[in-house]
Amino acid sequence: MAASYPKLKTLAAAVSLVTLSGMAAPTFADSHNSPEAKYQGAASAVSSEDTKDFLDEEGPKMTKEEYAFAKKTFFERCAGCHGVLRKGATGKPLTTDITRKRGTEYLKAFITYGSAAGMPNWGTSGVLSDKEIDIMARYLQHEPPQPPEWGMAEMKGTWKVTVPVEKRPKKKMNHYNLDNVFSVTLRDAGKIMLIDGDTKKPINTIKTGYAVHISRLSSSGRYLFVIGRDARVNLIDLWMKKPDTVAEIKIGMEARSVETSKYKGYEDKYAIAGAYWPPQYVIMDGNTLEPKKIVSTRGYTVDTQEYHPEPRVAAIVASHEHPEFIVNVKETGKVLLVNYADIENLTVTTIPAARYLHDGGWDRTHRYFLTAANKSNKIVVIDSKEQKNIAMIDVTKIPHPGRGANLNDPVYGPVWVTSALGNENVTVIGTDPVKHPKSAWKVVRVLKGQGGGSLFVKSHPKSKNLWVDTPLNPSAKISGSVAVFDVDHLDKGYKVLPIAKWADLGEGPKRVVQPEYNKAGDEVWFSVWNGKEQKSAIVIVDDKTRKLKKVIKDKRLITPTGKFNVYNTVHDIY
Ligand code: DHE
Repeated sequence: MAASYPKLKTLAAAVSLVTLSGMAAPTFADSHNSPEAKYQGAASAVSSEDTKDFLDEEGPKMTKEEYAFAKKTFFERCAGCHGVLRKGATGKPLTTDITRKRGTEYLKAFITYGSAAGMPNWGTSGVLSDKEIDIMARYLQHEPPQPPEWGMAEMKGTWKVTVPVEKRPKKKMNHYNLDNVFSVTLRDAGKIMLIDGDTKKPINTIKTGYAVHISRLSSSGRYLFVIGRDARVNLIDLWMKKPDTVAEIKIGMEARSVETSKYKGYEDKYAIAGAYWPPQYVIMDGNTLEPKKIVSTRGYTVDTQEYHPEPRVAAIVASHEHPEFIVNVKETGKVLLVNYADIENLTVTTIPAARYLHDGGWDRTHRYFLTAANKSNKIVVIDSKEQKNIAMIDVTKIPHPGRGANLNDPVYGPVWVTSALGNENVTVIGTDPVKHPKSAWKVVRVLKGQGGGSLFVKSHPKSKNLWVDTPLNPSAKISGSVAVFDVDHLDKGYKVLPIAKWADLGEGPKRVVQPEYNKAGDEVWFSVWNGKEQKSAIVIVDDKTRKLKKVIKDKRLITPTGKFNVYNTVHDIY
C-alpha cells in the first residue's frame, strides 16, 4: 500500500478539528430530502479526532485546517452512506483509485448537485458553500483516515461491573409487572426510559450510550441490554427495587445491535453485540458483559468476491433451533451462524445472501429468519433449523421491515410483512411451507400504504390490525400519522390515525415511529419523535377500537424512537 502513496505525512492530533474560520458548520437541511438519505445520513459515532490521518502528496494540495474540516464533515455527513473507509455501502465507493480519476471538478459538481440515485445536493441546498465543496472534493482524493481498532484491551478498559452478580437481588425486589414494562429509547438524550405498561408511569430514566439505538432482553426477561450508536452496552437488572445499570462496556466506536442467547440450556448465558466500527462482533458473558471472544467481519463480498475492509454488523437474532446467533454482515452480504456451544473453539457457518443486509425478524414459528438485503431489494429467508438460505425474494425499493410483522392471512395463511423506504409498497410474503406450500416464500400481496419513508410495521397474534408507520415521508401529514390495515380485509385499503395530532405537542417535525404492542396485545404504542428541544410523547391506541387511549407526556421524554415491551421482545412476538 505504502508504495503507491509515497511521502505520507501523519497529521498530528494537534490539528484543529472544528470548522475552518469563516465556515459555518454544515447543518442538516433540505439536502436530506429522500427518505433514504434521511435514514442513512446521521452522523457517524466514530470521532474524527481519533483517526490516523494521511495527507499524501498524490492528492491535491490542502492545508491541515482544510483537511480537518473536511474529515469532520465527512464523518458527520457522509460516512453513514459511503462508509468510514469510503469503500462504499449505500453510497458509492470513494476510494482514491476512483476519486483521483474523477478529479476535483467532477467531484465538486457531484457534491453540489447530488444525484438521482440518492446523493444529497449539498451545494444547491445551501448546506455547504462553494469553498467548502472545493475542500471536500480535494479531501476525497487523499487516503481515507483510519479510525483505531478496538480489541480486548480497549473493551476491558471500558468494562465496568457496577453491581457484582453476588450483590444483585436473589428475587424480584419490585412490584412491577415486568412482562409489561417498556424500554423506550430516548435517542438524543442518550438514555432509556423504563415505563410501566400497566400504569403508564415512568419507572426510571437510565443513562446509556450516545444516540441509543435498540434494547433487547435476556431469555428469562430479567436483564435488559441497551446499545448506543457509540457502541456502549448497558446491562440493566429489572429485578432491582429500582431497575438500573449493573454493568457496562464499550465494544467499539460505532454499533447498532445486541442480542442474548435464547437456546435451551443457554438462557441468560451469553450476549453478543455487533459493531459498525471496527467491523466485528463480540460474545460476552450474559450476566456481567465480560468480553469473551471478538471476531472480525472483514472479508470478501458475496457476489464479486472483492475484499471489503469495513463490513458492518447489522441485525442479530438468537436462534431457537441451535445454540447460535444469526449475524447479518451488511457489506459482504453474508449471514453468519455463530455457534456459542464452545466459544473457545468457535464454529461459524457462513451463508451467502445478498448486499446490504440490514434488519429482519422471525416468522411466527421462529424457525425462519426473514431479513432485508436493502440495496439488492430482496428479502432473504434463512432456515435456522437446516442452517441455510432457502429463498431470496424480490421486493421493491429498499425493504425496511424492522423485525417485520406476522399475520394470519385469510387466503395465504401465515405471512410476514415488510414496508419500504423508497415507496408505498407493503409487501406480504407467505411463510408456511407445510400447509400453504404454493405461497411459501413468495410475495402474495403488495398493499399500498401511505407512501415511502416507512421504517416499521407491527401486528400481534391477538390483533386483527397491521400498523405501518411512515416517519421519513417528506409530507408532515404522512410522517405524523399511521396507516392501519384490517388483516381480514387487507385488500380494502387502510385507515389513517393522526397520532401526532392526538399528541398535541406544538411545533416540530413530530414523526410517528415504531408501533409496539403491550403484552396483552390490546394496546399499541407509538413514539411521537420531535426535535431535541421540542416536546415529544408516547401515544397509546386501543387496538380493538383504534381510538386514542392515552398520551404519555413527560419532560424527560426527549426524542423517543424505539420501544421494546419486555414480554414481546423475550418471546420474539411481532
Ligand atoms: Fe436503526 C434497528 C441500523 C437509523 C431506529 N437499526 C436497527 C437495526 C440496525 C439499525 C442494524 C437492527 C438491530 C437488530 O435487530 O439487531 N438504523 C441503523 C442504521 O445504520 C441507520 C440507517 C442509520 C444510522 O446512522 O443509525 C439507522 N434507526 C435509524 C433511525 O433514524 C431511527 C428511526 C432512529 C434512531 O434511533 O436513530 C432508528 N433502528 C431503530 C429502531 C430499531 C432499529 C427503533 C429497532 C426496531 C425493532 O423493532 O426491533
